[in-house]
Amino acid sequence: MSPYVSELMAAVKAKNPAEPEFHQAVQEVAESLTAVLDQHPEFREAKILERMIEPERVIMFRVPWRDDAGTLQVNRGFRVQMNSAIGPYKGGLRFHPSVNLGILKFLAFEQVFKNALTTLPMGGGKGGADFDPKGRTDSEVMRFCQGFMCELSRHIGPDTDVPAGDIGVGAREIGFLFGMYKKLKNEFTGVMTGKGLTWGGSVIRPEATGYGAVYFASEMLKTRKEELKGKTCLVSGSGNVAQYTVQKLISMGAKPVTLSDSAGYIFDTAGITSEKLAFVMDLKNVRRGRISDYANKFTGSVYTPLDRKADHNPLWDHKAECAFPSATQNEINERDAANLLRNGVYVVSEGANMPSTIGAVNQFLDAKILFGPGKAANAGGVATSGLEMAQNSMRISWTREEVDNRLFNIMKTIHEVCHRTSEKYGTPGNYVNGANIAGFLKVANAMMDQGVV
Ligand code: NDP
Ligand code: 2IT
Repeated sequence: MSPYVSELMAAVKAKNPAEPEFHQAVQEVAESLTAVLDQHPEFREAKILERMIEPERVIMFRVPWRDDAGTLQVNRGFRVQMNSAIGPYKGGLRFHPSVNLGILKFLAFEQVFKNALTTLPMGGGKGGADFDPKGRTDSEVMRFCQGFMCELSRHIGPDTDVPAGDIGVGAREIGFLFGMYKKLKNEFTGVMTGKGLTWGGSVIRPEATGYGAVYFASEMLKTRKEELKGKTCLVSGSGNVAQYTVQKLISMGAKPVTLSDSAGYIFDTAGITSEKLAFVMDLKNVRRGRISDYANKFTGSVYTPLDRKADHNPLWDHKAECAFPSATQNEINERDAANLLRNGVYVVSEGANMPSTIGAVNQFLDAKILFGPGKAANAGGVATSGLEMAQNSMRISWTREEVDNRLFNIMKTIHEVCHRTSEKYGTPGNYVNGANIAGFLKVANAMMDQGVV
């Protein structure tokens, strides 16, 4: 670590104690920026990075609501409005019991760089609540969403801050949140993305993050004159990102063999087919069941429960060429990374946000595999949210083909920019440096232009 980074990190830790995920996200970016900051003393003088790690605004609020039994429940809601230098705050909402300020600050910080890479005018934000939708009825989820939006509606708007989904927030929750916003404001605006297709949503938005992560992997492979066809792929998670990652992998002729949820994972040596994926989509999106059901349904597949005390995740210990972590942060630790490399994995495209620990990332970089960090590889979701905002502003809807082409071209451009930037700054093939530097430069230059605000 350079003296500048260690000094910065000491200050970040002192000022933001008990936020380890935020420290991790800042450290990874700061380590990439040494060369840029050396070449641009004006950024240091203007304290650009120091300003970027301080949210422009944090809103934290009480969400009281009644469950079906009539018992009063109290949750904590948040919106972290991190940076608006290049556009309105944009980023998802996460409903999960693990949600706290540090996790949302890490996500909002990552979002700033990711959104800058998309080529679209979006600043960065993230929000959510420690509410757990699991096991709740639709009417409980609706009452929670309505209570949450009663407060959030004061702080967002189509030109101010445009939330979307993330873990635990999908089509159902976006509907309830949008409905309450519309009622409170008496305005039908594009204040959220991921909306239903009959009320302002964009085609391909549900698919976009997973499709984008696969397009990114395919672009990385092209640099070695290879393709995804025929490759065995490990995928974690079984939610929005994992489902559409598997769908696109199948359509490109690759063979996805794993899926997981917070209780365990399945390994299907024959490969997950379109029919099996349809079962998973119904299981997860309609019946809201557990991935263990997959192994009950399809002979030849094996379910392994997750052992939270174990020092590694056996999902990452199978022979494969590619890995698409698509569940949550820090799901690949150093031991998992070593297992992946030993098993022959040489493409990692992060569908999730920060799924690899710093130690795991360093192993991938040292091994010089094709490693696409989340802020580049999973940017297709928010990019398509940007396309939804554009369609809402114009009051038109593009076709599937139009939106998918735009998504593909955005992912191709992000790949090119990260690749080119990594070369320009002396670390060719290091997409971590490429993404961090390219994202930083766009936001930093905008902040310089706009003065001390
Ligand atoms: P979903 O809620 O649809 O699915 C999340 C999946 O990950 C579920 O299978 C869930 O299992 C599993 N999971 C969640 N938390 C944990 C945990 N602590 N340990 C183990 N498994 C866990 O979310 P998404 O698919 O939307 O999000 C997945 C990842 O992708 C997140 O990191 C998110 O930030 C990122 N992302 C999402 C985008 C989007 O457009 N949705 C865009 C870019 C990134 P279970 O059902 O048991 O909870
Ligand atoms: O992490 C992410 O990029 C998302 N959850 C999507 C954000 C968005 O605004 O579409």
